[in-house]
Amino acid sequence: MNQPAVVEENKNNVVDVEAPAYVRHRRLIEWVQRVASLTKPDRVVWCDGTQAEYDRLCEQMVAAGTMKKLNPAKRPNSFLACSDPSDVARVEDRTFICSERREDAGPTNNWIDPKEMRSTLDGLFDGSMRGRTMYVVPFSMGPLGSPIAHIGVELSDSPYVATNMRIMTRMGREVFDVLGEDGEFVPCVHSVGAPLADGRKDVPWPCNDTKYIVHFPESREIWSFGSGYGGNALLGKKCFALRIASTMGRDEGWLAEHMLILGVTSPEGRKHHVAAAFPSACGKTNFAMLIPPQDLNGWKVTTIGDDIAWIKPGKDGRLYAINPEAGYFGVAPGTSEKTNFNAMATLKENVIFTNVALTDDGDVWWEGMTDTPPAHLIDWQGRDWTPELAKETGAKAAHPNARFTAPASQCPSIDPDWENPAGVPIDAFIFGGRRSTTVPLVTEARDWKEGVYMAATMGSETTAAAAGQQGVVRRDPFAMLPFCGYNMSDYFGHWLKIGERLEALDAKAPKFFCVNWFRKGDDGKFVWPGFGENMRVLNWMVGRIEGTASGEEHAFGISPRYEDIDWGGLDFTRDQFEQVISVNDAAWRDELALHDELFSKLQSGLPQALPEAKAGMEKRLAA
Ligand code: SAT
Ligand code: MN
Repeated sequence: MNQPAVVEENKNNVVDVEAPAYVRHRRLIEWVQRVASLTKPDRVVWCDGTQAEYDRLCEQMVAAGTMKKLNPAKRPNSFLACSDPSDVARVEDRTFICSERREDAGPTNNWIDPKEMRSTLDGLFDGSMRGRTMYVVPFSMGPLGSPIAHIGVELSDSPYVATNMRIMTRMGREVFDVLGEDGEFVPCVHSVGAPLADGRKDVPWPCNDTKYIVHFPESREIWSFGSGYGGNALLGKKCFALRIASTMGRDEGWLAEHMLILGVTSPEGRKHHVAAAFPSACGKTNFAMLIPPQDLNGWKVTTIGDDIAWIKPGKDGRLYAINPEAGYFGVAPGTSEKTNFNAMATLKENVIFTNVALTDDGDVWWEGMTDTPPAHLIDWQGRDWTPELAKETGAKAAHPNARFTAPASQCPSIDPDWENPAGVPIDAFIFGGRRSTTVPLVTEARDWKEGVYMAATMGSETTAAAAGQQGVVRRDPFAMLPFCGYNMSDYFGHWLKIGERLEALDAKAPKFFCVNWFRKGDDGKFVWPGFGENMRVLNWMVGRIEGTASGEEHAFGISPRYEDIDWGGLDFTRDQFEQVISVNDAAWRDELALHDELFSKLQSGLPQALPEAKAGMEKRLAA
């Protein structure tokens, strides 16, 4: 048995963090010591990332009532955690970018002076881990030692975080070997903010009403207080891999993006890679694991990542991407064998479910998993649930933002190169939002600049992934609005610069496409069948990449005509196609006015190339 490096019980609030001998990084140990002295946990555990440790932490949470063990015959080695009903999504209004200068955070981020924020945090974190264990969680974002990867260490008082981080990242003592005595790491501190000494109980889900998700871009630090949930607490994900990493990319000439990565192989065996950005809960996981329809013989899609891409220029000048994560933190509701067979197969074992419903035989269920719901469930809030009750009251068995945490290696469509430290070369970027009107099924940008414009002005209807009103269109540039760690205008400039460099090197630049699977008809129903049928769109894109597919130019780029798509086996009429591809001039005039709204908000530092691209579109629209 692996014993944890447990430190003396804390009798007089002096915490001795005593690092294991294999940790040789003095600066890191001193930092752990400082945080422990501030937060005053009862003990410190250095996580080694072993299965034995994971099992022990899970058992411990089951004993404490924080998690339920699912029926091993149905869902081996899997657990259900239900959060506090107030702690179910990212809290964007409590998320802060505390750069030295306000203008470096830009108008789309919450900013507070770093000195003021540090003093607030000092107060909040003082004694916040009392009565608890502080876990030291070393992790690599990306394959250990990959030139595209980076390392972080999260200090957290949540065993839920430690176990989820083991699935979501390469977590464990090997990370210290890569770090050596003085390697760079991103320090991440997390507390649920519910010290046991305050008389709070450790069940079922401690958290604090006051929440702060704070990033210091200059010192590359993350401090998260008061939430135990997903993107607020698993700091390797949005906080590091997007907000902090995007600033690292700005400074070092690479990209950290809210993108899935997939490989697509033609029947002839030619393989391409695309990276696609969609806002949270808009189907990234489904697209990454797409199974092509049988009638499109021989196409294959393989999964490299489902949420985040780190992209660096390679020696040949092309852009290479890795998935910095090692697991999927995917939206459960709507996931079924029909909508995402590969995800369902990934979820067979070794999964932590959060806020889904519990069946009477100790398994899980969520809306959309099966056509017929079970006759009785315990809902995500621990209450009895029946289909009749749901009809009467609309009560959901699973929270709409309920999640699964599952190892990527269990995915049947996993790409053989998904752990290639060199990454995969990117041939196209896809940008998409959830738009019931206006935006066509697919459009190719004519060049890099137009592509950046397309991505910068992307809009999407809001979802349950973030707290707040749902279903309203908001601009979500590059699907990065909640995740860009610096000024959005500078971010656009950074993308333009990357394009200029590719051009200067005469390197093969990825194409840009914009997609929208979500156009609705007059009956309010989605017109495009989506899911596996999205392969038909991907097929057209590959044709464009290879220079074999035709399309038609319009004001905003190039879209396929009906005859440019391979419809083999799908009954989708010209009229239906018209409904998803048409560009309505009046609607687009309104849309362009909304782009102006975004641009006036981002005025300061906005690259001239964007208004120029817009002027070009307006001219074409008028013609
Ligand atoms: O909660 S997460 O930020 O990890 C998921 C999401 O919103 O995309
Ligand atoms: Mn996401």
